[in-house]
Amino acid sequence: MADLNALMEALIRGDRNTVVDLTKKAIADGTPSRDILEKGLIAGMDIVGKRFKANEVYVPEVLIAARAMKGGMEILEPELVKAGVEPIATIVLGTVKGDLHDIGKNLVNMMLTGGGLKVIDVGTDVSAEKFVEACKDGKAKVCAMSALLTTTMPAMADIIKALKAGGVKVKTIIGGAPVTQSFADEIGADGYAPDAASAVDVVKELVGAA
Ligand code: B1M
Repeated sequence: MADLNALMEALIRGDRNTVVDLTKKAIADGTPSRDILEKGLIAGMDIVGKRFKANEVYVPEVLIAARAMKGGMEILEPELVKAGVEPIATIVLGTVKGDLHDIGKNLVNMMLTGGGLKVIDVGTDVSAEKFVEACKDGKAKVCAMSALLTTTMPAMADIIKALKAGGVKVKTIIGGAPVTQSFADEIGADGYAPDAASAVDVVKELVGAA
């Protein structure tokens, strides 16, 4: 039987090669792909997220763990498809119009992916129209927006208005250094998260998977 605890520990250390090897071994041992995902990879990323929230680890450690997660996922993905394991939900994520900062957004992407969610990353400097377009096919359950400039925060309100005007039924979450819970309340966002790890908890709550 595969040692999923060892897989989890390797992911926390950001040891990509071991994560890849142990993922391959677990598949070869016949361990269900859902268990490899949930008890190995996601469990590891969850701990990294908690440590990041508690300031016990920092951005570089998260990036290295996310790289290890990606290595494991590349091996595991075909098995998940074969087993019919679906992501918890699909999230559209982008940095709002006028804003080119993407380091935080990319971290949010990694943590959401590490949390078992599928992320459609629409990039930076994304207009309200593009957010609406990406969300309107009904696959996305959440529209997630990042802004790093006080001058681009109002674009989040425009996106929420455009989603409503277009009759697009998605939950919204906002974040980024200048963004606050009170701003989220003011513009009618469904959720706010101060950091990438909290974004996973908030998104899971929004889609009813917490
Ligand atoms: Co810019 N920049 N920048 N910048 N930049 C800031 C944000 C600034 C605070 C620097 C300063 O003046 N002290 C300032 C904003 C001031 C303000 O508006 N109050 C600023 C400025 C003014 C500018 C320019 C206007 C500078 C100029 O050209 N005059 C310009 C704007 C360009 C544009 O966007 N149109 C500009 C440009 C740039 C670079 C291109 C050089 C570069 C960006 C590179 C890139 O992203 N690819 C850059 C950088 C790197 C920064 C700083 C130094 C670092 C930002 C960062 O990546 N932090 C920043 C100063 C600082 O923060 N010390 C600064 C690390 C990242 C992990 O944190 O993005 O906050 P953060 O993400 C966190 C949380 O906020 C949260 O999770 C992440 C991890 O926990 N989070 C979410 C983020 N998005 C979320 C979404 C969620 C939930 C949580 O839900 C959806």
